[in-house]
Parts: sequence; structure tokens; C-alpha cells
Amino acid sequence: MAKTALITGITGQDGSYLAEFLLKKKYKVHGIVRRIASEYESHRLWRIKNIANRITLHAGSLESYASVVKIVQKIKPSEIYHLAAQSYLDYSFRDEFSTLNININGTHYLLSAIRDFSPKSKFYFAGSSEMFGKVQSVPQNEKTPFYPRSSYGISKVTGHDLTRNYREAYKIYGCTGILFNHESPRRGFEFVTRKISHSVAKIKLGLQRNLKLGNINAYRDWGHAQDYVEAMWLMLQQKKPDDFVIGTGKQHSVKEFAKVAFSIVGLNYNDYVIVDKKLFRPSEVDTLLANCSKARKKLKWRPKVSFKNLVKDMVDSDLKFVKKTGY
Ligand code: G4F
Repeated sequence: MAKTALITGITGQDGSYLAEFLLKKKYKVHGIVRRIASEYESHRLWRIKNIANRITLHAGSLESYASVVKIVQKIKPSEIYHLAAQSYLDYSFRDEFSTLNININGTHYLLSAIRDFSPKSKFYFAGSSEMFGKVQSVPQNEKTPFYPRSSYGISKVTGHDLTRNYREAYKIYGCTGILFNHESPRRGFEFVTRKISHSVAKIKLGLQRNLKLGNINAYRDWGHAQDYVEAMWLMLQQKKPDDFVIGTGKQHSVKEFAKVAFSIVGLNYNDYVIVDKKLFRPSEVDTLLANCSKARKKLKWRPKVSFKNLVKDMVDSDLKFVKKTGY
């Protein structure tokens, strides 16, 4: 019988790639979307437009336990991928309360619903390298102590603790994927990689003059989101639930990302990038670098897309996007 998956955050970058991946594996795919998302179909649902007639969407809110329970109880999914979150770091400094409320309660509601109404559902929690924050050792693996630097990072540490506690206390099959930054042409415009690729395209096409960035000396371990959704799935196919760090093991600065992106269209980044102190964060995560040897060994997972090809994929796609939309 076909497996059933429920994805929270199905309209996002990771959710949309994961839904496509699972459909190829013949899963029945369900997603939870906020009612507003179904109202503004062309806006919010653009990433899942191509698969819309092959998935089932349920209007619901992760801010309401009743709403989560109803969906979990009805579908009793074989696998639940909890990707939805307030995931934008800058915003988490502006609204700590809703970041903590949505991110922590949403995870808790799902786990509680699984325990009480669908204990056989396997649960994937989208952790984050932001949990390492002010890194306590380099590179970071599953044993590196956490030191989050934002309410977002704190909410992810708590989600991870909740997942582990439900695994130990109630024998739920729950895993945390501690994913390092992963990008793609489907990334939101507020994240630095998409801000860069989109601006590079607009500058190349004469629609923008320069690009204002914040801390260009921050280092990140950037991979391609399409590679990372496979790791999520692999975590739920193991005999025993466990937590895994997922990244490429290579890091680059924001400045390097911008340099490569501008060079792809034959421009020099020095001529266009302006550092704006207003875009710096109150507390920054300076450097992140994954040691994912556990995932390599146990999941046999490897990232396939190189840094250069990731940047190229994003810039090429934004050139097409800007030519088509003018935006
Ligand atoms: O692209 P970012 O906004 O991603 P960030 O903060 O690393 O978080 C992303 O990755 C996490 C995984 O580690 C996820 F959990 C999280 O949900 C999100 O997907 O910023 C990357 C770096 C930061 O150091 C930031 O200060 O780029 C720096 N930066 C410099 N100028 C900028 C800008 N970031 C943004 N968003 N915009 C700028 O203009």
C-alpha cells in the first residue's frame, strides 16, 4: 500500500521539493496550508503549482492544537515532515514572541497529536545549524554543544529537545535533521543568496543600480535544497530514529557568494555592492561549517551540487525570472 506523507510548510522551498521527491516515490502527499495561502493561490502556492492536482491540501494552522489534531487524526500519515516555521532570522529579532510561539508550539502540538492519535507516524523535525550559533567547535557535528544567537535558534533547540523527549518518553519515531543553509531558485527573496542572485539579474538587465548587503564576512555552509530533502526522507527510512547534521563540509563568505554571482554575468562585484550597517544583526552567527560524516556513513547521503553550480543555478534562473516578470 502506498505510504502517506504529511508536510507542514509544503508551500516553501523545502516543502515543494520534498513533495515532488515523495510523489516520485509514489507517496500520497498531504500538506497543511494556512487559509490565507489558499486564498492567494497565485502568490503563495507558486512553488507547488506544477503538482497541485497530485497533492491534497488541508487548511489549518500550526498555532492551533485543535486544527493540528484534526488533520493528524484524519490522515494518520506514515510520515510527517515538520518544515513550517517562522524561519527568517532578521524577523526573529523584530518579533521574538511570535517566532517562539509559532515555532515551539507548532512542533509541540504535532508531537502531542502523534502520541495521542497516530503513534505509528514517523516524525521529521527541521532543525537548523542556527542551533550552533556562536559555534563551540569547528566543524559542527551532532555532539557539538548548542549556543543559539536568536529567538529562531532558541526555538529550534527547543523543537529538537521536544522531539528527542517524545522519542525517549513515548517511543515516537522522531528525528531532527540539523540542516545547514540550503538554497535554490525557490528560495525566498529575504534570504541573502536569493537577494544576491535576484539583484545580480536586475543589475545585469539595467533594472537596478547597486546591491546593499549587511555582514558580508559571515561564513555559511551552503548546499542545494534539492539534495537536502533526500536526506530528510532517508532519516525516516532507518531502523531506529536518530538526529543528523546535513551540510556540504565546505564554507564560503557572503562576499564570495556575491563575487561568484556577479562574475557569472561578467560583472565585478566591487562596482555594485555597498555594505550597509543597518542590515547587520544585533547578534550574528559568524561562521557555520558542517561535519556530516554520520549522515555519510549511516544514511549514505552525499550532496551532489557544488557551490559554483548552486550560485549559477540561482543566477541563471533569476535572469529568466526578471526577463519574464520585469520584477
Ligand atoms: O541568508 P540568511 O538570511 O540566512 P541565515 O540567517 O543563515 O538563516 C538561514 O539558514 C539557517 C540554517 O543555518 C536556517 F535555519 C534559517 O531558517 C535560514 O534559512 O543570512 C546568511 C548570512 C547572515 O550571516 C547574514 O547576516 O548573510 C548575512 N547577510 C549579509 N547581508 C545578509 C545580508 N542576510 C540577509 N538576509 N540579507 C542581507 O542583506
